[in-house]
Amino acid sequence: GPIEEMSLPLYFGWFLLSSVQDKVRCTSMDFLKTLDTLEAFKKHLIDFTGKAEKEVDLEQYFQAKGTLHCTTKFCDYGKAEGAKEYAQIPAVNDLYGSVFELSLSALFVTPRTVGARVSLTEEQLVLWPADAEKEVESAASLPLGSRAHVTLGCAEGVEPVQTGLDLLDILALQQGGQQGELVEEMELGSLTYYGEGRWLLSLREPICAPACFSSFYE
Ligand code: ACK
Repeated sequence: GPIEEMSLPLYFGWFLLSSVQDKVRCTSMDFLKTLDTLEAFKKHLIDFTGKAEKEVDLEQYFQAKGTLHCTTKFCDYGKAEGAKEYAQIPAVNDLYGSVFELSLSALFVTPRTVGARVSLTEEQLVLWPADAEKEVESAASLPLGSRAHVTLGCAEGVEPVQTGLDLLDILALQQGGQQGELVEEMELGSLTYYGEGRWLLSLREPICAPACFSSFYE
């Protein structure tokens, strides 16, 4: 009934503790600042601007979206498919309020979003919905947890749901054998270009981010 539905959150997820939020935001800003100055990036500016000569300030281009988190299940207060079933998984109840150490293994940028890839452990995957990747046709055969990410910013008019879709898009390209173009070894890691404005920085040292498994209501 409606009361049951009301009690479900907008989404469940891991919420990064405030101490690490700043570190992640700084790393992301550093990355955008550096990316902006690379000749290789300037060469493909048209992906972001639609015009070859136009300049772009990536730090301004993306707007931050609230508290940093990794969504496990988007419930939409019970309206999303499988929301109720997810909330009833024993692990979801048992682990609610527990702190986990998420591993942020890569940063990615597209003309729509900037995000961090989260590499989930077996223990963390018990909280991951079985259908998260299957919702996206081109990503259906990717391993469970491939969509896990932290949204760091969205371009104007872009909804945060896009970040996970952009990540799946890049991972599907990789799975399909597209190596991308290794552009540069940066201090933070190796930077690869996948065409159409898609950039992936594999972090040399993944960021360990303590995060509390909980839910969000607006
Ligand atoms: O950045 P995110 O993972 O993308 O965190 C936000 C959060 O839920 C609140 O909007 C995510 N989100 C929104 N719609 C969906 C959806 N249909 N499927 C999966 N995640 C979603 C959004």
